Amino acid sequence: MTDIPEDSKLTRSKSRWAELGKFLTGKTSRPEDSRLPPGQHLVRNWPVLDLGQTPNVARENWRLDIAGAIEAPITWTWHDLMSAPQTHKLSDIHCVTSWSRYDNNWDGVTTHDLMEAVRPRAEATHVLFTSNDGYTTNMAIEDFASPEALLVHSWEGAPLPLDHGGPVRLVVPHLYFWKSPKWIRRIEFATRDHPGFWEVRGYHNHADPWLEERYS
Ligand SMILES: Nc1nc2c(c(=O)[nH]1)N[C@H]1C(S)=C(S)[C@@H](COP(=O)(O)O)O[C@H]1N2
Ligand SMILES: [Mo]
Repeated sequence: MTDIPEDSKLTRSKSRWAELGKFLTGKTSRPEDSRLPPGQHLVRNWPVLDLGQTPNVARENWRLDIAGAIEAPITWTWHDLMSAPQTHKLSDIHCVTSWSRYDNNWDGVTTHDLMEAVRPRAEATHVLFTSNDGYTTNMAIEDFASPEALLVHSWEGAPLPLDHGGPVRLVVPHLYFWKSPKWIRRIEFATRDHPGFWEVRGYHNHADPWLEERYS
């Protein structure tokens, strides 16, 4: 894992947007027929957003530590990941910078199956993530346990592209996309919350796009 780089120009702009409340519409009710959360626009491409470092970890060297308040801590290899039950999911992406992308086909392991394997203890309330580029993020265990949340290794039937977090990223589609860590290296079940990279730079701790939880 590398250290988090000095805040880049983009990081400084995004911190500033949090102060200014950029993209906020104030419309937080979900219309019956709306698939697009407030303040979002649809894109057909898939933009790349990250801290500017692209870790390149081959599948045979890939490791995922699953640690903390669980009965069965483990480090998963690629083989372990592929030996776990495999699930296909279709979901939409909502990025806080206002783009959304519909109908992404993902393959991977559900967080439900991951939790079956490691058995979180009753006192685990939050889940903290660390990535190979030093990025961190956090969420409540209830959000992690969403039936739509998936540890993803494939997109549209092919290996997840490196710039989108390959070989493995998390996808938690009911939250803004910064809560979906790319190049995931460690999942820690915790007994208290610990705000991540964007969460300490003015971004919302929960991040529900339907409630426009962009900034704190
Ligand atoms: N490891 C890591 N994960 C990350 C980020 C990052 O910088 N590093 N950026 C987050 C942000 S702000 C967004 S919007 C999405 C972008 O994912 P994409 O590049 O696949 O569109 O990744 C999230 N996960
Ligand atoms: Mo983002």
